[in-house]
Amino acid sequence: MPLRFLTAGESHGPSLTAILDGMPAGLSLNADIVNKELTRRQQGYGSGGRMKIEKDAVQIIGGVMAGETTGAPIAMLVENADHVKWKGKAVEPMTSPRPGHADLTGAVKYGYRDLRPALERASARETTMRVAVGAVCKHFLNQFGIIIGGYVTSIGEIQADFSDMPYEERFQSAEESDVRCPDQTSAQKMRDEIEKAIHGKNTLGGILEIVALNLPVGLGSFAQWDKRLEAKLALAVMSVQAIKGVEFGDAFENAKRLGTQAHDAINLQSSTFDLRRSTNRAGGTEGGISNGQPVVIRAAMKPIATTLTPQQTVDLALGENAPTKYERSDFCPVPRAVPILEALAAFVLADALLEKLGGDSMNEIKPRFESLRKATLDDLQMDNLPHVFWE
Ligand code: EPS
Repeated sequence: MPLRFLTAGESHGPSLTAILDGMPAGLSLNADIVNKELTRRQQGYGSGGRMKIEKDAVQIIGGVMAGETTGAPIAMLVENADHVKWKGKAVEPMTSPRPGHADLTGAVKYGYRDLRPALERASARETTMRVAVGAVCKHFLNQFGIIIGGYVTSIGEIQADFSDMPYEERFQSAEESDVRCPDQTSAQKMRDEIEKAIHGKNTLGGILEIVALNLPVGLGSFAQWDKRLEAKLALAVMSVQAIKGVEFGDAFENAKRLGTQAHDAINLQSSTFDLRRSTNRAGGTEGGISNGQPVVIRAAMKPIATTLTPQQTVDLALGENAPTKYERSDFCPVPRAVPILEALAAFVLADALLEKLGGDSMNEIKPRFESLRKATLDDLQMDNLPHVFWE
């Protein structure tokens, strides 16, 4: 893995930090490139009051000199504006774990005397730094024409249909929608559904789709289980708070189809000798390797666990059944999860591209990208002879 990153920081602590290691030298980078993605993460109908308090802005404190990466670890910091309300104050005990949150598992695992340390680190506030890391990775991928975008396909029971819309149009229309749904009629229904949940003192989940365009053939490998591209992407997507399911392409629909209807026929484009597909049921990978088609990832987000309507739990300090207590939270973070999942996908794909190409600087890497093998008859050159594979 040429690229790696770590994040640190609590939701209401002084700041959040990330270190991204392995980015090559010579990539132009500034705070605006990162802040654009941080702002996207803060927008979306169904957010709670915290997003009105925070104005996430990154400080790049390592790895960039004179506006370019140096090849050294890139260190980034975002301050928590909400921290001033917590600093130096005794905080009410929190002893009633929310079902579905990290409160109980965290407290049992780490032996906390109050539930707060669990929720402080488990909080989706941490995704700020993953989006910062992803912004750098996206910017790196853009240098090779690789684009990553996303949108919401359903919220609660409301399912949008925009299957005829090209991907780049979906990305653009989603950005114009506060629920990040490319179809405006469905977007209005989603907004109504979220409003109903807010009035009903409840929360809503949904499904979102992340798509990577213009990827070369050959990222990832079947040679080892942990090199498979969709396995790495699944890990990254499943690592995001409240994501409980993932599929690639038509995975779950394909499970109902016959073999002859589940795959993507290969056709020869006779003028260019290109090998083409007219469908993408596989979602852009075959044998754990990118096949040049869009990589299509679908993720299911559960309704978040902090509900205004109390849920049954146990007060661990009193040792008796009790209702959950409500503190400020999102009602439907699904629209805000789009840039978060894009960021994680960008990290995995940037890592896979660097693994494929090697190199320490953009000047070294760019010509290597141009010389990548393509899915054409010219590049493949089968010798059409019998071989003895084992003596
Ligand atoms: C979160 C609870 C809320 C969300 C938070 C995730 O925070 P607070 O308790 O401060 O209102 O706003 O998300 C963010 C702060 C963010 O930046 O996305 C949780 O419990 O996971």
